[in-house]
Amino acid sequence: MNNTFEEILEKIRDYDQIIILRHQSPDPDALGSQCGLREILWANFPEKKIYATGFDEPTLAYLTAMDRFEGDASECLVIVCDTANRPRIDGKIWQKADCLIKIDHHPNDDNYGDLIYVDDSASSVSEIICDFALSLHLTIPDSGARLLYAGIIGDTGRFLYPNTSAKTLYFASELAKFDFDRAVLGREMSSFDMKTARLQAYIYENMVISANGAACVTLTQDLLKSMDLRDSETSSAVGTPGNIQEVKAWAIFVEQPDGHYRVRMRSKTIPINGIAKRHDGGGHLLASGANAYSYEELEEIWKELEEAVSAKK
Ligand SMILES: [Mn+2]
Repeated sequence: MNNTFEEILEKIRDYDQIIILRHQSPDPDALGSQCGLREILWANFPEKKIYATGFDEPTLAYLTAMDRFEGDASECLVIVCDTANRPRIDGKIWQKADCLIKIDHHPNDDNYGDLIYVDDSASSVSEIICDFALSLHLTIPDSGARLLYAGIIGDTGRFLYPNTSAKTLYFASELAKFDFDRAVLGREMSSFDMKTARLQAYIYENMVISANGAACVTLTQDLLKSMDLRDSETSSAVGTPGNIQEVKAWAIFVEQPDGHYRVRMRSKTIPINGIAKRHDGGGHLLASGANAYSYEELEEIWKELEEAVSAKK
């Protein structure tokens, strides 16, 4: 059962120090919801100390920057955005929090937090934060609107994915009333550098597509080194196989320095999060992540993906 926005705002009022967190390897929705909420709270509660902490992801530095918190969290309220389960939270500071709030749009598999607001029909947590601020008549600064808009276009693939609802478009249009440059933001989010272009070319050239429309490609450490890419930089090419008509669901196996494979899975309509859950992962119905600890497990995941696609035929 969800708490209400009013109950969450009551808790925010109760605390002088608030720390906002999100998941590791942040994407625009993680940063957009986390820092969008921070900007909103800064604007409405200037007397409070409010921090957004976590790894400063260099590929998303155009969006915002993290704060440093060096104090004792035992008197703090900690709000975690966009993070389905506790091991995925960036940072350990939540463990010491006096009060913990979870705000998310992934399936609620790990029901953590003293207060919880989970809506898995929301396109993004940025959409939820926008709803929260508008329905409670909180001031949204332009910088906050920009971050929430970035989160929404990030998680919906610029309103392309089926998670885009009438509500999503409504909130996007509300955010569009604020003063920030949507064209520049859209270009920052959708353009990529030559390294990424070469990675996409590699994926198109080397991916395997089964007769039923399952696709996969493996990116080895040797390849990543030769292309001068870090694992986080491969995320920008995760949608690439989906541009092909014949492809229904796909997996990108990214070899890690320790030899195991991080698996990025996506699908157009067929749920694939069950496969991810069986292989040390999880996520959304159509966008999940998993891990393969041997070549055999990698082959198993590929087989399960092919089966999922065939079953739907
Ligand atoms: Mn999200």
